[in-house]
Amino acid sequence: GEPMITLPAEPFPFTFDPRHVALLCIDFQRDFMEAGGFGESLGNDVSRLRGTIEPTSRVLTAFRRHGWPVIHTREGHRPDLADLFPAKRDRGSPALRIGEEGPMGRLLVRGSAGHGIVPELAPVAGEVVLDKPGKGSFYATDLETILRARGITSLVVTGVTTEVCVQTTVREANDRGFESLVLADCTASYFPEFHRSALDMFSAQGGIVGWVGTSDALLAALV
Ligand code: C5J
Repeated sequence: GEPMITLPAEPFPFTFDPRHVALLCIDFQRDFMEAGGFGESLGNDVSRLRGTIEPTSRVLTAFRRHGWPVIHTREGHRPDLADLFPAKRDRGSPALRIGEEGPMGRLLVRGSAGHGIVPELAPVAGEVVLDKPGKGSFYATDLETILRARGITSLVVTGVTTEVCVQTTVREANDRGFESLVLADCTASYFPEFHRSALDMFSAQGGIVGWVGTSDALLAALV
C-alpha cells in the first residue's frame, strides 16, 4: 500500500498514514477575520489572522489533489439562538453581542454572511462542513463519529484562533486518541504571544498534546 509520510516537526518528526489523515480547517470565518465581525466586536485587530490564508490555501490544494478528506468547522448558533448559553451571550462588553445585527449580518449566527468561511478557503463539494456552538470542535457535534467512520487517526490542523478554538479542539482530539499536527503558519491569534505559547504547550513534554510543524515542511513531504 501507500507508504507512511514523515516530516520534521516539534518535538520530533510527525508520521502519518495518508489513508487515515484529514485536514481540519477551524473557524476560518469572516466573523473572526474581517472587519465588522464578532472578533472585531470584542476589540481585536482582525488583520492579525489574515496571514494564515495563503499557506492554508496551499495545504488545502494539496489535500484536494490527493483526494484526502477535508473538514471545515464554523462556530455559530441557530437563528433562534436556542443553543446559545446566557453565559456565552453575556460575557464581556462587546460592541455587538452574538445574534445582533452587524455589517455582515447577525454575529455568529448560521446563515449570516459573517458566519461564512472566507472566500479564499471556501469549502468545495464533498468536504464536511461542521457547525459547532462552542470553541471545541467535538463538543455538541458529530466530529468524532465522522472521523471514526472514515478511519481517520491523524489530523493536520489549521485555523483560528490558536489559543481558543484550535487549542480546545486539539486537546479534545488528543484525549480521544487522535494525533494532531498543528501547522504554525496556518494558525494565528489576535495575541501573538498567545499563539506562540499555545504552540509551545502542544509540543512540550514530549508532545503532550500533539506536534507543531509548518506548511512548507508538510508540502515538501507530500511531493
Ligand atoms: C474565538 C475561535 N476566538 N474560533 N473563536 O472566539 O477561536
